[in-house]
Amino acid sequence: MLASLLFLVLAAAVAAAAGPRIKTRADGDKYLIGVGKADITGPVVEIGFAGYADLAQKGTGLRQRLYSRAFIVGDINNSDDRFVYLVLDVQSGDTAMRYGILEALEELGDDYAMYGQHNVAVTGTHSHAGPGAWFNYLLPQITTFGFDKQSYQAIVDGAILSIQRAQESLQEGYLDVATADVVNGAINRSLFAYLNNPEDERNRYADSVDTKMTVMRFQRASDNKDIGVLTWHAVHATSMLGNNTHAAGDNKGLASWMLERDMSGNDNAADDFVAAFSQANHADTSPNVLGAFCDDGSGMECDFERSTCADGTVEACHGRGPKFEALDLGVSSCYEIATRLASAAKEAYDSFGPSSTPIVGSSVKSFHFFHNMSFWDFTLPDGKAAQTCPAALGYSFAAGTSDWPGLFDFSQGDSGDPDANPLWAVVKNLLREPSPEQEACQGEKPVLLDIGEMFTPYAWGPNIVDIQAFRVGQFVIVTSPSEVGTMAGRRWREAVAAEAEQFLDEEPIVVLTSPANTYAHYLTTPEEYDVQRYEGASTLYGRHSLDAYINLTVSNLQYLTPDATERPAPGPPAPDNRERALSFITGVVTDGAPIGQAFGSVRSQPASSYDLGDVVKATFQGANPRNNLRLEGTFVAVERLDGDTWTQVRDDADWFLVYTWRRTNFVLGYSEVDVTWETGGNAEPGTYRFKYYGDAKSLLGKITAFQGTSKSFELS
Ligand SMILES: *[C@@H]1O[C@H](CO)[C@@H](O)[C@H](O)[C@H]1NC(C)=O
Ligand SMILES: *[C@@H]1O[C@H](CO)[C@@H](O)[C@H](O)[C@H]1NC(C)=O
Ligand SMILES: *[C@@H]1O[C@H](CO)[C@@H](O)[C@H](O)[C@H]1NC(C)=O
Ligand SMILES: *[C@@H]1O[C@H](CO)[C@@H](O)[C@H](O)[C@H]1NC(C)=O
Ligand SMILES: CC(=O)N[C@H]1CO[C@H](CO)[C@@H](O)[C@@H]1O
Repeated sequence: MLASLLFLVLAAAVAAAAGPRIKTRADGDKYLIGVGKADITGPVVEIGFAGYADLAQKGTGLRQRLYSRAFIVGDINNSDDRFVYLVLDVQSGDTAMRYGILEALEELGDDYAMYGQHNVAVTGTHSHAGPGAWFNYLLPQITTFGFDKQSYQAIVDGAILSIQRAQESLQEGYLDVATADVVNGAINRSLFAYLNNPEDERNRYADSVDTKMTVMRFQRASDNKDIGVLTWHAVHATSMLGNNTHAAGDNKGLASWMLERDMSGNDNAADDFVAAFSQANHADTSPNVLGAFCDDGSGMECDFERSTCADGTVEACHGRGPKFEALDLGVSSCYEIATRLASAAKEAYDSFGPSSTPIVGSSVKSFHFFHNMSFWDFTLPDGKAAQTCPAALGYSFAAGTSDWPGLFDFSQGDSGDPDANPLWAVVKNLLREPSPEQEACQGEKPVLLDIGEMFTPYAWGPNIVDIQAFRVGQFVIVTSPSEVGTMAGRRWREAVAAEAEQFLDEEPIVVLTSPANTYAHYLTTPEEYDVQRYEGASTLYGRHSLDAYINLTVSNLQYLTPDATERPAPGPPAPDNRERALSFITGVVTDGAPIGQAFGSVRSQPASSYDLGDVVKATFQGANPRNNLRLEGTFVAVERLDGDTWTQVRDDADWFLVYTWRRTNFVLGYSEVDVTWETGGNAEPGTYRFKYYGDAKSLLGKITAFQGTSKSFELS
């Protein structure tokens, strides 16, 4: 103890003498740590977005590229004891992509042989602003017309590249944890249900959402530089509205970009610092913190119990973000919420050293198994018998939420007009009535979609869920396939902490993330389930879903004990629908350009000068971006003139540089691309020009790259 104190004092003295202040090191035990980041931006046009399940929300461009951020933690003495934690800028982790990632890891050979089912967590930030069509099960495929290989593969390839980068950066280092409150970062969007939880339980908490952000720092031992932070905080990534059609990582992806930019040039941080904003128990939270109002001219708040407006439906009820007046598809509100998230993370980061909790304890452990929730009998903590049910969605599911109303009335059987939705036309006659056992099991929930009893042409929803937890030192990570509500998350974390306390010397720190590994809709407390708002109606496995998840994690926590060497039985594997999934998504037929207009030629030049703060725009003769996703590259760029050379200073990673694609002649395959630069964001005075990078497909299928360059313009 004295020796380590002396060391700290000496280290601080040396650091002070060396100039830039090097923070106190985390002072915990040493682990192997690695971080990596890679591009997962799939097809950003002509593909339905994932999240809002709104048929009309089809991509028309890109605001900010999507990323996979990978964090590896390992035991320095045992290369088998490691885990990989992935944070993807997507709606959720999912079975299809997880199988793809695990297969690709296996193909990477011996260096990656320690990774598998038990220690790879595929988590999503729950962004509602990116391409879909990668889901494993049928129901969430319906609004995107099925499964799209390209969309799926972009996520798998980028996830793997991020893991490889993390693996290549593996080195000895330290971990420590700090927390900060996110001020006005979320509200409870289902307070009516939350209030059905017991009063004495509610009284234990200051708010109806968890405002705390938990931040883990990764610090390499070689020079005490920080290589990344991994954060957990609960807020729906639904700042971008359901009528936004530009792909982006929503508030969490944007917060990552903000913090990573903020860290570049920070003396304490490595050059390739990775910051991830992992999701937590966010299911009943909303970033639309001003509340939900009726956009029907009345200006009234939506009904507290049912979220309806004067016409009795939820269609006009919309949550208001902090900048809702901007009417810009949520862009300004998203920026504001992301700023709140990033500044909380920064506040925690600035407290690292003296007031953070070092991670100590000699091992890294993990477990995973599949579990069949269909009619599973188990015992509640009070000794009573309970059962989970095959997956089913209740009537309130169809209504959607105040973050975006549900537009498809499944009860009328017109979930997507069959003329407009070929997939729905094929599968709608396959809907079945719930079995009597199912109805009895689901209790308070009137079943609308009996997805856990529908297997034609393949499973509509998951009955098999991933049960998984990781531990490093006293830090425990629980992953949930279902989006976990505020109170449900509190109960789950508390139960895990109570069990972990039995075998840990230090007080356990438990975080929970969702939706991970597969998408199993929602998870409420039994009391909230009884209310059957959207979240309760989407709690798939019945009233006892939460207790089942808690039972399954807690009763397998022995696999995380310091001397654990066994793993649980793998359980029945989740069905793999990648090869049998239906798809009515048509590929690119061909690209054309009018006579005299080459691909990449400028249709509309920027003006010659602008004031800082203006929106600068140019239009190019375009081609379909689905011909080449340009992963790790860019569709558009801003170049600055320095002397007589042009340097690229902005690309697709930048929030303020927007790429828009539009078809102008369907038959001949003409299209145009707008490059829009919002210079009020982070631009500086100078001489600039735009570049556009495209790829055109000929009638014979040959794809040829081209580029376009605008005239230069002054920004002052
Ligand atoms: C997007 O939806 C919001 C909420 O309904 C609405 O206020 C806004 O006008 C819509 N924007 C566009 C461009 O349709
Ligand atoms: C690794 O092994 C060394 C030497 O046996 C031991 O001192 C150290 O505590 C171990 N560290 C961990 C994290 O297990
Ligand atoms: C899951 O459990 C149900 C009910 O016991 C059973 O009918 C079904 O075959 C099981 N599914 C798998 C994949 O084991
Ligand atoms: C979980 O349920 C099983 C089966 O009924 C029971 O034996 C066990 O005690 C329960 N575990 C916990 C942690 O509640
Ligand atoms: C019961 C409760 O915690 N209600 C809170 C719900 O959210 C609003 C907006 O943040 C708060 O004002 C309430 O106190």
